[in-house]
Amino acid sequence: AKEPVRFLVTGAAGQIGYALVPMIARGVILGPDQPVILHMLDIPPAAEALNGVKMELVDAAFPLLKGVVATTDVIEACTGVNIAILVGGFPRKEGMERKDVMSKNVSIYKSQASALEKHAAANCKVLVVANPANTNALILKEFAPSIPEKNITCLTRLDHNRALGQISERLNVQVSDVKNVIIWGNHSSTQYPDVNHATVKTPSGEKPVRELVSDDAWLNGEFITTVQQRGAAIIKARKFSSALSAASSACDHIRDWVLGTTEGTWVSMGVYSDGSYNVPAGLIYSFPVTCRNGEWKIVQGLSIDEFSRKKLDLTAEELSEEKSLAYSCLS
Ligand code: NAX
Repeated sequence: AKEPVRFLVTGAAGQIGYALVPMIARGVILGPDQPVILHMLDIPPAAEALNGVKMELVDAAFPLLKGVVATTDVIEACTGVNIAILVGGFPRKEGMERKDVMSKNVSIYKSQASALEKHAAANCKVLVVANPANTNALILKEFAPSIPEKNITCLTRLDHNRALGQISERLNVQVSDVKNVIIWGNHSSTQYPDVNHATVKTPSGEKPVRELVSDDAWLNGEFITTVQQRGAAIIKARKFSSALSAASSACDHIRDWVLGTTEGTWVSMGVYSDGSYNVPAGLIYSFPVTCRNGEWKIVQGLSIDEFSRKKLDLTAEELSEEKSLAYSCLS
């Protein structure tokens, strides 16, 4: 029998946590023959709710679930974990300044960075979901210098999946036949959903999305804004922010990272920039990546037209500003 893999989910008493933990316990990420142990962290005001989630995990009698740690102690939560999905954070409330929200999250991510660095399993993989996701991941990287930068990522797979979904709806094709969209940059409304290299599987072979959707005005306009604004549209409709789609996309992110992407297919991940595509090095920026043997690699050599270049730069500028804001919170 395989040794259990330990998953940490922070903010586990929240909305995304409630959708995510049963997916993990069912083996959605690593498959039906991989036992798991769940570590769930939340803050003291949510301790009772967190315990309720633990009770439900027991009640669901998941065969793969070999243990549950539900705690408000960050060290206990981080000890021995192989995969950390960081969903907990401080939300922006009405009337709050950006700097105040940033400052709260900087202090949360700083303390979780040192707990993970000291107590997680060697080679622990980290996925930051909580907003501002890219910058929270950057802070984590800065304050966990012994965790290799290749092990620290943030979630833009939800945006990637949203882009696949929009193309599939527009062309009335299966979403599984659409691939190789790209989300560039920040998980925010400046992100750039790029279809220039995306294709659709058709009975007569793979065809570029640009050829099948001949409406350039839609691809360069409404498609982009729909993906960028989808989070707000969900809030408007549901009165709560996206949760099941965020949880499912987090599972996709980890599964592809650990088990690898399919030949000929890439996905979007927020990763530490090495300067590829002239994106400033030292930002956590979403790129197209392929994964193999548990490591991601930025897809190289894609052509970037002038329209795209501006959008790649714009979202990089926003991330540089967020980075400065985060650093100003440290002093
Ligand atoms: P909720 O407010 O429902 O849950 C957040 C949970 O985190 C709460 O239970 C809270 O008590 C807990 N928490 C707060 N501080 C903590 C700390 N220091 N340690 C541990 N837990 C802590 O929010 P939810 O809807 O679940 O969203 C969670 C985060 O995901 C938010 O930051 C949200 O903005 C972000 N999102 C990111 C997405 C992405 O694609 N990257 C998409 C979905 C989502 O909007």
